[in-house]
Formats: sequence, structure tokens, C-alpha cells
Amino acid sequence: MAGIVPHASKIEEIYTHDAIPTQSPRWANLVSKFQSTYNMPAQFVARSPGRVNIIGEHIDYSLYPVLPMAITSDALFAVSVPSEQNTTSDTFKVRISNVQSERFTAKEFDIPYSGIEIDSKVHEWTNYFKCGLKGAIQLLRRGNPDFRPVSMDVCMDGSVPAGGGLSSSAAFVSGAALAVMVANGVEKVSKMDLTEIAIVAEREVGVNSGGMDQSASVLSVKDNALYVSFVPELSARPVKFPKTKPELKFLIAQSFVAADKHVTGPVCYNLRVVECSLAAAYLHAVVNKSSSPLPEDKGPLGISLYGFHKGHFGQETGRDMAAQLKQLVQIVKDTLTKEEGYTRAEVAEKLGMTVEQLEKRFESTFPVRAERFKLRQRALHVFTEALRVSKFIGLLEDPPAGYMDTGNSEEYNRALGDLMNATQASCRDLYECSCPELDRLCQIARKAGSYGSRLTGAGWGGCSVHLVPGDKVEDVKAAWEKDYYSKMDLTAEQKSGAVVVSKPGSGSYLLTLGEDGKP
Ligand code: NG1
Repeated sequence: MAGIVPHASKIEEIYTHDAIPTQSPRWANLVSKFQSTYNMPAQFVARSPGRVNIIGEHIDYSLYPVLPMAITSDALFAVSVPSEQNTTSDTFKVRISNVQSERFTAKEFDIPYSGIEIDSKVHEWTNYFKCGLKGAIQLLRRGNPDFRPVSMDVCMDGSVPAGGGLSSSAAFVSGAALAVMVANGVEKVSKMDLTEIAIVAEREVGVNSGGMDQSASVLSVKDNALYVSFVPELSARPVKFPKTKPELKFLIAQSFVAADKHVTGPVCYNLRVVECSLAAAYLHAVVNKSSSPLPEDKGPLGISLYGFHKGHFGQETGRDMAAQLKQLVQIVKDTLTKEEGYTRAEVAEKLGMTVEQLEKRFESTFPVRAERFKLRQRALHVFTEALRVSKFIGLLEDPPAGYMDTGNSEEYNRALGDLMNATQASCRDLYECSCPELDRLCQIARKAGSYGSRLTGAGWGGCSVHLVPGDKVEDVKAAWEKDYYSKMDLTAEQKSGAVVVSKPGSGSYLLTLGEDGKP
């Protein structure tokens, strides 16, 4: 389904109808800020959205399929390429500002043609732009190693809350990469290329991320969720929710627990990536009785639980996927018996390496802090979650006749919701990526009528997603207000953004502005 990043001629093509009244003034403000900052009009706007993950949590980096959807909130980059370019210099210039200029200070960079430095230890908002820039330049140089990027002026407006589990970073990096490609004369940007460079580029800021967010941000199609698979290569297809009665709505609720995975990486996100990779290597050594290492794949550390899965069964076929995953759950229960986790020495011994070799192989890309690795729990989460995704997508694309022909799809809606609830339990108990506040938001929502409630994104704070019958939306919102938000000290802005009823939005877009710099 890939193709070229679409060009819009007006913002109505980009957003769902209900979003236009808030997006119109926002775009007008962005282009007017651009004009007042740089004293010239912007030429185009590149846009990439955030996403909410419906199901398939923390399994993208184990290379199992996931089902996110894009949301309305996005990263916008108004761009102009100054007509005077200094062609004799060894550097090119990027001036970047933000509509929220007090929070995000404007910067100016003279970037050597020879390479871009990104210091992932410094948490600087422009790092994300540099990631996109670096990825785009690598792509531009694929066919032409001497390619010299142009200088550019950029003004950014991001509406995806940072650290909220809605992928502000993927929206930022893929939007920035798109802006750089277009500034450098590429009118037709391949969606797949853009997704792939955004995935790799985001690792520059210190997170060993999977590929779900960037895929959802770039490839989503309005009114559809997106089924994203990572093997044999990255691919995605839009998926419609069947018409149900009662109608289904997605509510996204903030926990207001900040989850900065760049800071907590060594004990949270990056540690989970290491644990899953170690589980794959361990299972391969013990179950597949192999003395050679697990073959390399696209997992962030070069191997994955899916790689073990494929190796174990010879090959994975779509039809047998669910049956195979069930067997793998049993294999994990029988093999990885230590609830308390495994020390480095215990894992190293099974892998036929020293502790130093293990540290070098698995912990040198991104450092992690742990005495023991909970291989059993992490692998159980991954295989059961992959199974839930396969059941969920089966329900969506092939709804069992009995569920739908009664004119009341209550039972069907519940089946979808149950899978989301099971994900939350697994994230809480096995993957340990929830937190009391997210658990609470889910409990409150279920009590007020949600079919399915779970954290979305990396977790440890951030956002939750809820599958709610249309006629219960107000009840669920009121319950959160009464039992959760009213007990917190929130600003008016936080209160108004706490809960969003979200329709599946479109992915990346380009909009060329008129001579006057107006949309
Ligand atoms: P967040 O932190 O919500 O953007 C992260 C990863 C995803 C995926 C989810 C968990 C990045 C950029 N994204 O999402 O790839 O692994 O956690 O399902 O690290």
C-alpha cells in the first residue's frame, strides 16, 4: 500500500471534518510566525501525526505485527529554502524556531557537509530535527554520495503531548525528514523510504525503538487503523472497523505521569529490548539446541523473539501463526522457569560466552541497569500479545457471522474489549510497563462502561486507550473527572487536553503554500 507521501491543496484533505475548526487557526498561526521570524513567507508545510496503539504493545521490536492508528495531533514544519545559498562554505545552515518560543528556544546550526553530530545525552528539542535531517541526508546520498544539502529555515508546531505515549518523537522525526527531503528538491517522497529512515534516525536520540510509531505516523490512512508487519519486510495495510451497534469510539486519556523514555531507558524501555533479545538467544540455545547464534534479523539488537519463533518451526506461516504462538507460550513456561529472573552469568553460560562478551554483545548499544533479567515474564508477554493481535485482527477483518447478524454486536464489541483488557493485565503483570495511575484510569473506565481499557505506547505513564460504546462516552469521561482528574492539580490546558475522542487520522502529508505563504 505504500506509494508517495500525498500532497494536499487544502487542510480539509488532511484532517477529519471535526478537526478543521481547531486546525485552521493553528496553521494560520504557524505560517504567520514563520513570516515574522524570518521576514519571508514559508514555501511549504510538512506534517506527520502522532499515533495511538490499539493493540500489540512492546512487540514491534520482537518483530510481531501491531495495530496502531494515527491521531489528529501532529508535528508541522513550515519551511523555506533561502534563495541565497553559500555554496563555497563547508557547512550549510539550519535555522529552526518553534511557535512555543518560550518553551523551545530558537536555534541556528552550521552543519558540516561531512556529518551531523547529535549528542543523545543532552535532551534538546532540536535533536529530533537533527535525527530527521541525518536520515534524510543519508537517503539523499544513496544515489549520490557527494550530495550537498541546502540551507533551510524552519518553524515548527507540535501538538502531540511529549512523553504522553502518543509518539510525539516519531511525528517529529518523520515530519522533519519529510521537510528536509522536500527542501532538497524531492517532490515525490516514497512513504516506505520515509518510514525506514525515520525508524533508524530515531535511534540516534538514544532509544532502541521498534518501527510501529514511524509506520503509523507516515503510512496511516484516514478512517482506518493500520496493521503493520515487520517481516519479511516492513509492510502495512489499512484496516476498517466494521459497523457495530452500539457504535465504537476510541477514547484516549492522559495519566499525567510523565514517562520520558530517554531518561528511564536503562531501567525501562531499553532494558526490555535487551531482555527480549536475551530471551530469544537463550531459547534458541536451549530449545533449538543450537551451538551457533540465532541468525541476524531486523531486531534492534540484531536478533528477536520472532527470529527464534521462525527458527524453531522452520518457517512461520500466516495460517499457523496462532497455533505456533500457543506452543511457544508453553515452551517458555517449561524452559524459562525462573520467576526471579536470570543473572548475566546464567544467561552467558547457556549462550556459551563470558559475561564480558554478553555485556559487549547486548548492552553496549544502549546501557541498561539490572541485576537479573526477567526472561520468562517478558517472553510470555510477547508471545501472548502477538496472539491477541492475531485474534483482534481476525475479529476485525473476518467478524464471526453469529456476532454481527443479530443487529446487536454487543458480544462482538466485548470480544474486542476483552483482548485489550488482557493486554493491560499482561503489561501490568508480565511486562511491568504500567503504573498505578494507568491501572486506575483503566479500572474507572471499565466500571463506567468501557469494553476494553489499556495503556498505549511504551507505558510507565503517558496515555491510555479505551474502546467505549458511543452512548457511554460521557459516562466514562465523567467518571474520570470525578475519580481521577479532580484529585490532581491540573492547569486549565491540561484539563482540556486530558481526554480525546479520537477518529483514525491520516498519515504524513505535504502542503505547498501560496506565494503569500498562506495555506
Ligand atoms: P512510545 O514511547 O509510545 O512512542 C514506544 C516505541 C514503539 C513501541 C512502543 C511499545 C519508540 C519511538 N517507540 O512507543 O516502537 O515499542 O513503545 O509498544 O521508541
